[in-house]
Amino acid sequence: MKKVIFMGKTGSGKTTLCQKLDKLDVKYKKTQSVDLYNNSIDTPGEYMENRYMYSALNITATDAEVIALVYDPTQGECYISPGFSSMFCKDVIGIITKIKKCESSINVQIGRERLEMAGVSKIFEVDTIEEIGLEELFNYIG
Ligand SMILES: Nc1nc2c(ncn2[C@@H]2O[C@H](COP(=O)(O)OP(=O)(O)OP(=O)(O)O)[C@@H](O)[C@H]2O)c(=O)[nH]1
Ligand SMILES: [Mg+2]
Repeated sequence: MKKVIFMGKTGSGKTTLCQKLDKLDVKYKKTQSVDLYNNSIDTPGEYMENRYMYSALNITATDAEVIALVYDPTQGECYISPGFSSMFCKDVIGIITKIKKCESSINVQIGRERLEMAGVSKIFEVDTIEEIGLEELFNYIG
């Protein structure tokens, strides 16, 4: 399996994806620093929310083969800047989480547009808790 690193705002679902990828029980745990899983690298949302932490994301991504930008469509704000993918010389994909919890498909569409503006190569729509879309995503990473 390719090593994937998840980046995205706090609460967007990065740790939950890490737990699912490693077939662990899903339980809430705030990410305070970079966490290494068997198949992935987890980062705190604050790294994405504060520009001065971009260099930490860049360095942490060195060991990953795929960069995954995680977008939460249930929240209005977006911390994924246009052109963000160009910071990495690697495959950058987008993941929209919580699609079952999201009240309107328009918010998912807005997420797609924001991720496209960031320059991702491919977008996956998932609900990690409801186990929707994970097979396609994990097959791509695997
Ligand atoms: N319904 C639903 N809830 C989700 C989904 N993904 C994550 N959650 C919930 O959202 C909350 C935050 O998820 P985390 O995986 O901890 O978020 P995070 O991106 O790791 O957040 P930080 O560690 O703060 O950066 C948890 O209560 C999860 O159960 C999803 O796809 N659907
Ligand atoms: Mg986390």
